[in-house]
Amino acid sequence: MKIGIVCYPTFGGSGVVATELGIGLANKGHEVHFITYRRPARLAHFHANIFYHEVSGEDYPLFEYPPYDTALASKLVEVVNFKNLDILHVHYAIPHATVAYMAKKILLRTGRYIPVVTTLHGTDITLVGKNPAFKPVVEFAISKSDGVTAVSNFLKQKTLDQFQVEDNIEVIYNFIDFDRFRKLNKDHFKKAIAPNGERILVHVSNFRKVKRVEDVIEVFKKVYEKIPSKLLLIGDGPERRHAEDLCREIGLCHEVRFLGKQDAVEELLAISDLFVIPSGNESFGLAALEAMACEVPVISSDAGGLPEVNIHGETGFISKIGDVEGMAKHAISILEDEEVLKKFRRNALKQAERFDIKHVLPQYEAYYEQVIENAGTLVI
Ligand code: GMT
Repeated sequence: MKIGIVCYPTFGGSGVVATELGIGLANKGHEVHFITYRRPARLAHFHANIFYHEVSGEDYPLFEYPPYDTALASKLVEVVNFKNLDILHVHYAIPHATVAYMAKKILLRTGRYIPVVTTLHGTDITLVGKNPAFKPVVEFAISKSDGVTAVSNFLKQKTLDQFQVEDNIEVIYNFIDFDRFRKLNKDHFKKAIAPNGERILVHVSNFRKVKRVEDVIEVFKKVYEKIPSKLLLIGDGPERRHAEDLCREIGLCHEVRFLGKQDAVEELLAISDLFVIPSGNESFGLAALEAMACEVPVISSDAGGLPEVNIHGETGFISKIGDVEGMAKHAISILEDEEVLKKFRRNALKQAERFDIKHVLPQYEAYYEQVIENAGTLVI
């Protein structure tokens, strides 16, 4: 198949999933065209089946906001026509589903029907999408997609509850590539970060409010009072400043390392003992799955789709959003006993294997085929 992928090229979850999916499809012989404003962060190497089309709009003094949507729609029309694509797969509804609809209508004028699959990732539904500033357009664009997938049952249900759309959303979970995410031997890193054998807690996110990074620090503080430990904070975003201030306030700066954005997250997960993800909102929690693939148990909140990934009492523990006391208690119960930690590590890996890219890729391929077969039956 010739597949066009539209996504945010950043380190965010939707961009990561879109890029890894594209690479996986290319490895299976499909021709994949990424269409976005920057080379996706995880698209680091040359691949014979992968093409990248950069969207660059015209800047003009009249524009306070350069019209990216228009530039993207024009690019989609161009790439679909000249590369003869079979399908467009857009990740994160805003604005990609709307723009794909526009491109589809434009292409129809010349009798070309391009089927569009929209993958809903999270805040495009739970936060931004339901905002009245976007809702009517998001609802319309979802209902005009030829196929819609959601990354968890939770997100599917949320979409059906919040929007008037048909109940034909396919759940296809986030996935993991074990060629990359597995427990590597990085003992020299461990020695550098925890020279006295301290436990290592880790958190990876885009440091947005929804991630509740301050809860991570509060949990760490309580663990640290009982067990010698270190905290690694990976990623960057608007809440980082606040998080650093909090560490200073509680006098734990020397035990917390802010590592910023990291390309090789798996190398840091390899030396970690516990992953903390206390989000207030999380449709799936890809970062938790990546940790589990590296045999790191998870302390999470019960937000959104997290309980579909992290199994309470098996791969880690789940507490109510904001229950830092409970999270710390659970964390200590895993970290204080080597045998318990080993058991949770094994379980985490076993659960992560359910989400192996090898099982999930064929689900996307089958879904594309189904959508292409039904193309043109939707009234647009
Ligand atoms: O919404 C975000 O925080 C970023 C978002 C994205 O689209 O980049 O992440 C979402 O998509 C990921 C991949 O499907 C999911 O694993 C994350 O759980 C989800 N984030 C939220 O729902 C907050």
